[in-house]
Amino acid sequence: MAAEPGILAPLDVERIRRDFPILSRQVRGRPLVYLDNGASAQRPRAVIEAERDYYERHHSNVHRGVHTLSQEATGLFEGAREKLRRFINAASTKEIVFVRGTTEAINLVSQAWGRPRLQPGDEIVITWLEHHANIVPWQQVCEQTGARLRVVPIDRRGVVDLDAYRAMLGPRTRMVAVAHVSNALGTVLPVREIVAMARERGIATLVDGAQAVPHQRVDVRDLGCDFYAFSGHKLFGPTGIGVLYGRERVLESMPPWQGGGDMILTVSFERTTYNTLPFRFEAGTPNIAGAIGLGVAVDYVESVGMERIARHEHDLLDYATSRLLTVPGLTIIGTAPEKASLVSFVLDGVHPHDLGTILDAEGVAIRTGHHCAMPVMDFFDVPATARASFAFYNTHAEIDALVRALGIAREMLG
Ligand code: 7TS
Repeated sequence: MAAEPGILAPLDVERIRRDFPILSRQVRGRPLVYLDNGASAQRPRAVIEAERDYYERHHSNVHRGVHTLSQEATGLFEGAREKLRRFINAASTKEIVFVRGTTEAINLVSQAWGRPRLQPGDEIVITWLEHHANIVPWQQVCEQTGARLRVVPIDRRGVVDLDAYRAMLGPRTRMVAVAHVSNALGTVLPVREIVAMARERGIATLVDGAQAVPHQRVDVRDLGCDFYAFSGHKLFGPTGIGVLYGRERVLESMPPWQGGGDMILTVSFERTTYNTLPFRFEAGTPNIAGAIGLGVAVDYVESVGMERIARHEHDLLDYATSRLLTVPGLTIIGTAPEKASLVSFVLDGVHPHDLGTILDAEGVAIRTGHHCAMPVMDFFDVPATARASFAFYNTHAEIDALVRALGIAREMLG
């Protein structure tokens, strides 16, 4: 990911690491080297304490009671929504829908936006490098409506073919849904350009930002997309909470997705009227503590500084790439010029799963498998890859530990 030039002071990583209690634990008698941030990142103490404080002092249901606790809970929950609005520069808190995570956000859009309006023969455009969460919900709505999924190809580096994309946009294209950053390859997609080409033709756009928001500043108004989805747990916040940003005008045009409490204004057996945005899309009691924790996570990364985070991670990516290339028999899968801070690789003669087990014995946590992106594995003709994904609390020493552990694995299995 492009680092900001300029006079930013480097991160004091050792100080930052002390904010994350789990980073000082041992795994199998060795210091934990946590390089699986793409799957889920760790939480700073401030997030853990915010959830605890909420339960110890303020918990009640939101938007319901006039009693003090309910008002406090509502204030904290809605305060978190405002923090998330500011974090991605949405125009209004009406555009911030709390969901369980990226997966739920995309399902919401495919069902509440797509299902009522897609017609047989309409087209939804995605790319070859999408996570299953940005494939399967579209396949489901295609089955329900007779719409068709079109897939933009990638090249051997893992770069999306923009000419093919442009050629695919036509009178039947209704939605373009693309990852901001590929979780399997690390490719950063030119989403601003991709969105602009769709918007020129009046096509709706969704950006899956699950792997982008932890690593760079995101401004949804600058991107110009209609929807932007991300998960709290990859952004140093709690699990089970995430955000769907939707442009107000577009959300207004959508029927509710789920029915129940909090999403209504009035209910009688004859007729129900729906609540205003964003509550219309938040049926039932939400993950209140999760939203509050996510708000604190956003405060935390902003206090560190997204530009400084991007620069440190860029440095980690460069270092990891050059060190990994010194390992005999190692091939990096995903060599796009614009990459976020993760590296997927395979090692000759060693199955990634075996590699993961040996690395774990050395205290090194990486993800091995298909990364919920099976079409990417098919494209590169590998069953799985090993993936090291970095956060701003990772260090060069941890990358050295990874490379050392890979040497051990090669001796044992290679
Ligand atoms: N989109 C992308 C690009 C992702 O990387 C993930 C999760 C999701 C969507 C789904 O997010 P969720 O929070 O709703 O589950 N990616 C990964 C991963 O790379 N390893 O584990 C989960």
